[in-house]
Amino acid sequence: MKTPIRVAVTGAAGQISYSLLPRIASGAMFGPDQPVILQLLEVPVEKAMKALEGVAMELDDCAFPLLSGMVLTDDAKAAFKDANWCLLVGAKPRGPGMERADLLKDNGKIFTTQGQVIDEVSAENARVAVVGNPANTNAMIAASKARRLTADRFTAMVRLDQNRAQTMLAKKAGVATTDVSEIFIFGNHSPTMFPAFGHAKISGKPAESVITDRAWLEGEFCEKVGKRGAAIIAARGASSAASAANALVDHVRSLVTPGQIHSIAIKSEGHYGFDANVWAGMPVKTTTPGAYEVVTGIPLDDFAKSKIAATNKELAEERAMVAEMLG
Ligand code: NAX
Repeated sequence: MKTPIRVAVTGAAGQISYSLLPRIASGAMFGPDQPVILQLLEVPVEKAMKALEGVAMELDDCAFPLLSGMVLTDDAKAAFKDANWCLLVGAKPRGPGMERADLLKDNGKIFTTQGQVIDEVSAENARVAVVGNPANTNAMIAASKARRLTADRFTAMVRLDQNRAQTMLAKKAGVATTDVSEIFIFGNHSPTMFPAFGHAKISGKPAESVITDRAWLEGEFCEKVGKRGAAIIAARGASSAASAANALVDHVRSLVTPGQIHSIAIKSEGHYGFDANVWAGMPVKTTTPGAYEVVTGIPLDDFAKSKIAATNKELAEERAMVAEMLG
């Protein structure tokens, strides 16, 4: 049996974590021979800590062979201590009448602290994946606080958007989701994101040669992928949880599997026209477990360039709104 790895999860009593934690403990994220110790962080509020206890009781009741231990805490230092992976799911939700700028600043405070603490106490090989919204900008803030861990260790999740786009293309073409490949997400995890259909393949052929309705691809497809989160809320009365947890399993699993090509949000170095230093979704290839390189050379037509410019503008605006928190 391998040595257990330590996986810190924030927002551990929330709805995404409720779907996520059993998947990690069952081996779906790190493989069927990799034991895990879950280090679970919640806010120092009695109701949240009590709910967390309940979640831990259920995990116990699953008798997962790979679950080697659990830490339940409201102390970030205890949660991130020696963590190999830090999954930042917890964030403050947008309240009624709350401006986007206020949400950015409130969450900025959380990710400032967590970035500092992770840098201070996590394992030498620590990797961070941010889910809590606004995910791209939160990852940028956390990374800006790190002195030991390099910026490439901090990623944000756009995999849910990739998975959504994959299924929508498959349904439109009347094929299985496994027949759709190379659909990548560029930009922000927000309705401005761009699912780059021009590069996607369906059964190995260019998607546009199978779905010849360009107006649908540019219009309904892009819009529906971007607004899928809102559609889930309208239908379910609560935001995406099981699919978000599943996407995080995919995000990390792809990042620990060399050769995988997938979409993650990372620090831009100017690829594909994104401003340097915003965290933007783009395709990467995993090189060694946890490390990756950007997939370059994907051709972009004028429509794709205009979509990327729009999502880049939003990321740059978010960056400007939290400028005083960076560094
Ligand atoms: P919930 O409100 O159910 O759970 C969040 C949990 O985080 C709560 O239990 C809360 O007490 C805890 N929390 C808040 N601040 C914390 C802190 N500083 N430290 C530790 N825990 C803290 O939300 P849930 O539905 O689980 O969603 C979590 C986040 O994921 C939200 O920000 C949401 O917007 C975001 N999402 C991101 C997605 C993505 O693709 N990147 C998709 C799904 C989801 O909307």
